[in-house]
Amino acid sequence: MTVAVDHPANPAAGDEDRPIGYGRLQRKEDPRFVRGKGHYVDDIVLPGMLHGAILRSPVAHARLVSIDTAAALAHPGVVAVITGKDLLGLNLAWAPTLSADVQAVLVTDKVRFQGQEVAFVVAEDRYAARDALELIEVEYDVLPAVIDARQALAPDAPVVRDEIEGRTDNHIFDWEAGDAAETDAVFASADVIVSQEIVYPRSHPAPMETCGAVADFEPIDGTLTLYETSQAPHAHRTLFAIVAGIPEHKIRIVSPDIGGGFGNKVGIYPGYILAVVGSIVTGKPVKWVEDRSENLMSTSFARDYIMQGEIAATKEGKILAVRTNVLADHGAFNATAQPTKYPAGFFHIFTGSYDLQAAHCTVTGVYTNKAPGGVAYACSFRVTEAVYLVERLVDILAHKLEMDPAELRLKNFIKPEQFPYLNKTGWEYDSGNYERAMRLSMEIAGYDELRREQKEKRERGELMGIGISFFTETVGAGPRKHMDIVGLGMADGAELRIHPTGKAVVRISVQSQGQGHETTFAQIVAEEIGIPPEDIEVVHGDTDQTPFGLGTYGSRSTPVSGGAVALVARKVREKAKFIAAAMLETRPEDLEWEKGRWFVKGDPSVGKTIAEIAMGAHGTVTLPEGIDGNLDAEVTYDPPNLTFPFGAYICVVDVDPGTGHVKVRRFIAVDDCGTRINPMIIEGQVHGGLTDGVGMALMQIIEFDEAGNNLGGSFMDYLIPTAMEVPNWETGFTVTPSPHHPIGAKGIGESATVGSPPAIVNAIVDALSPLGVTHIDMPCTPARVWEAMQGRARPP
Ligand code: MCN
Ligand code: CUM
Repeated sequence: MTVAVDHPANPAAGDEDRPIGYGRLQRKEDPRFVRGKGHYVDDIVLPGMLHGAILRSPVAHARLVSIDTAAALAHPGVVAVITGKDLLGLNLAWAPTLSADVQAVLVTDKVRFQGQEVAFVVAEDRYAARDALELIEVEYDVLPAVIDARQALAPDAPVVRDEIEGRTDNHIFDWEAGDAAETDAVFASADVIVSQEIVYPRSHPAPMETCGAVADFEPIDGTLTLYETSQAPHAHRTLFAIVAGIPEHKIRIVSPDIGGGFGNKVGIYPGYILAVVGSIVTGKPVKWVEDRSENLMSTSFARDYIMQGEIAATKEGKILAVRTNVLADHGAFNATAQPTKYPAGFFHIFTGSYDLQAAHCTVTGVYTNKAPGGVAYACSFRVTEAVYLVERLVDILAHKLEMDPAELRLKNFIKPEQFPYLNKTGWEYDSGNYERAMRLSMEIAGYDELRREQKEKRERGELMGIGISFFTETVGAGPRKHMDIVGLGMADGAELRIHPTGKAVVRISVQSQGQGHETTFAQIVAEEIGIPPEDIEVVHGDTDQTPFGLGTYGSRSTPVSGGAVALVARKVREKAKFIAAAMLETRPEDLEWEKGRWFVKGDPSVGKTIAEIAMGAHGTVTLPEGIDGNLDAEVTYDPPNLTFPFGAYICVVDVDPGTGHVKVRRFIAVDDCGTRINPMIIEGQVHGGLTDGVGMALMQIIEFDEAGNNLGGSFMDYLIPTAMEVPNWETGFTVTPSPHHPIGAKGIGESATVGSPPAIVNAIVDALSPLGVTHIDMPCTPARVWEAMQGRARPP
């Protein structure tokens, strides 16, 4: 069993844990989850509902010669078989992606990755639908596949997207940030330069619940109700209106309970569209839920970045500049979910937590015969790759300079007085105190003692490693003037209603997949208007019930939607003042606020609670001009900047010299996400993310053979970390509020997934450094570690 140890804040440093609105409140959603009473897409059963199943391509690259569906159609229980040809007739064969590309809903011309959607069967039950898939005869003319991104731009590489007019190669985009000339100049005069190719392999978010949908098209009035596993129901509704040509006000999207998203449920998959088409064609509701292999083989992957990194420094260890060229494998369709201006997401925060003179990156995106996607798995829009790159480079530099990696970092951190800090690629870091977090994690770890222990063990030939990672994230996209997805500005709405008896409903535009929004968003309202969280219902996940907003990903819910909720509560509080004044027959400016109540200045016994004011608002008192007879408000919050959470992680590993097996013995994580709403939920987010990190660093990769066969398409091959592989997490925190966020909070949902892999890999390399190992690519499986120990790098 895993027991978490949580260290208190560092009072000496002036830190105080002041969680807002009831702090460690137990999660309001858990009574239904722990009783098995959650309501997921697959729990939805509608009268007359049919079941869909997708035929997927067994090969990665092939011309589609013919499809014969006659036998499948004749199978008992089968109602319809839909092919790409049928979709061409409906103008639905191709759908726009979130990155201004198009993606095939069903294959019409050729298959571009293994597992791609070829045909859709709709039947009376799941079994008939699945059985009928086997009866569809497809003839493929198999083509050579391009699998390795390094081969994608070779002149003789097979062209994945030859359906696009005039396209003769696999190049998608070139993008750069920072100043190339300035960076080159700094490199030219630096004492020390280290270079390393660093690969962040393709991985997968693999949520417990796979993706699915239930589509219910009502032909009489032309309305579509779509239950789907979506992290962004409002954005999906707009896209469905555009793709399917159904007026937006006739579409209702419901995302009920979601069994984990981790980025996997940001995009719109062909299965969702096929469920809708199936419902339109048959006139019945259609359910489609994918199985595990379908999820692993065809939905949004993560990472797949090949990074050439370089870092320049003085011989005393002052880091001067970082530069990198990245090759980004986007698979067969560019379906990555990034803000429009940023095809490589927020990767250009690869300058990390250091005060540099210059930085430059280029990113080239390419098509390959692999599944599309590219945002998912707690990535903070590619901050994962950025942090991994810079934290590996800093460690390699420390090794070269024979400096302690903690000391090197401490020497180069951006200092507290430098915030707000404008980095060399254009980000304005809002607030931070890096040294304090680093020192706290070293204190919890007993860093000096660990180094002593390591020294002793090395003398005995034992392989113990200590790895550090310090990360800065940028989370909470917008502001909308800089950030949009398919033209939709990244802002979020909130509506708050206080019913006459003083009970409240807050409606939000983001969508929980397990992060506990029903609890924490109630806590924000509770803090701002002073009614208890149990009296506040949080409504989300239904476009008919909630205001427009861009949804949950990039840890943006607290930074954006949380800001909206704080502001809408303040708006209600302000309105309550006017109503209270009318009730008390006094002037609003004579009232003072204490949590939950307006009272007369100088006479605290005369006042009205929020509940009394709510009743008053709906009662008979004459309200002032311009004040409606309710205690409701709504806002749309467009954040002025992103928030920049950070953390200092230390990992201790023991490597078995005989087998290469890595044991993560200890892991210390100090996180700073500004004002903390619910410390228990934060710890849960951190524990989960650290576990993800162990998975990625040691176990997980979606690999392909040369023909494009996916070798990670089941949980036999794609390993999920369990309590067996992880240590007792030791967490701590500091609190550096965001100066621009209404309650000072920064996001936390992806921090640990972003920050932990480099700490683990740095620890492994540290353990192996007496053997001359300076780098090893993830996942550090026993085989790879053993090969590295033999001085045999794994062939790329
Ligand atoms: N929180 C808090 N105080 C803060 C910051 C956050 O109490 N200063 C709380 C929030 O109120 C929220 C939770 O922590 O209840 C996470 O908040 P936030 O950092 O805003 O992240 P989001 O809610 O936007 O969640 C998205 C993030 C992402 S992008 C991925 S990927 C991921 C993650 O959350 N997917 C998850 N954590 C997950 N956790 C679960 N259980 N399931 C997923 O799919
Ligand atoms: Cu990038 S995974 Mo989260 O942003 O849903």
